[in-house]
Amino acid sequence: MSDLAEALRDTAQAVEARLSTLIPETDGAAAPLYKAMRYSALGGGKRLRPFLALQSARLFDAGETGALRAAAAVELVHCYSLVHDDLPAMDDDDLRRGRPTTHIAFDEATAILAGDGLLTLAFEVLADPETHPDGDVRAALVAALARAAGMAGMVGGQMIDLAAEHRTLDLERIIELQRLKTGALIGCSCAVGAILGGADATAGAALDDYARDLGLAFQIADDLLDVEGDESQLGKGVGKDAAAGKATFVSLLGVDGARARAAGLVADAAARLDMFDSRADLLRAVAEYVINRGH
Ligand code: GRG
Repeated sequence: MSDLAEALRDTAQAVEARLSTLIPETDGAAAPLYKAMRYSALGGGKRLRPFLALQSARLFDAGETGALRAAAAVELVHCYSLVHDDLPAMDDDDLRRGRPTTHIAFDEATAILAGDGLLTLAFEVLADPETHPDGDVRAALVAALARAAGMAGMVGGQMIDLAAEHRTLDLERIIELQRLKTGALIGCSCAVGAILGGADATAGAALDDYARDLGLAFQIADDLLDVEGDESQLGKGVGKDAAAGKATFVSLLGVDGARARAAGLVADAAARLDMFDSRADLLRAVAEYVINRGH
């Protein structure tokens, strides 16, 4: 097993265990909510965002307990976004992470509440002194995640994406949309590590630049997988962008152009980490993995 595969597996196991503790099983009146939250957060996903958070935190020797909690918080927001994105009012998807989506496995109202529960739990986790003893650090974590998830980040990007179903976006606008919709949370994953580790401005900016290139490469790879990927391997529906007539990196650049752009971004992302020398090797390796997954 490669160092990266081993590190991704270790992260996935640690995050799974932490999330399972954070969302307990219960037999009270709200049991279906807890069940739907566990269903949505456990047992799947690449756990890419937690991996970025943990690896970034390790660059600055931040404590592992806090880093894992921050990593879990970012993943909770990601899981909520998937549950809500799959709802009939949004993408109306039946399959996610190889299983029925939450509103199919439960019902629509429970899925909405499960998403709400995951989102709010993320902030409870960050605000807990177990994440960091210093209240200023906890406030900085909360602010970073709120900014990335909210109107000037993921939710704003989703709104622009929904509005774009009725018009064709050019490349510049697609880059802007994706920077918000998927890039902001990827950037925040690295940022929480830097915040926990007390990174200086230069190191924080290097990680920001890395995450920006990586986020765009990730989205281009996702567009390529929508065209070339295999539904059973990916565990979610494919071909949806073309069916919806949506402009994507692939429709604008072509398959070869999109692949070349993603490869260029991964090389740029790796170079952004020069100041961390070999300590950032796993962050460089995961950037390569992001554009090669599913192939
Ligand atoms: C509904 C508020 C709200 C936001 C939705 C991010 C997002 C915004 C929706 C996700 C829909 C989607 C398929 C976006 C494309 C890129 C993406 C985020 C893919 C899923 O992320 P992965 O590949 O998934 O990291 P896993 O399952 O591995 O965690």
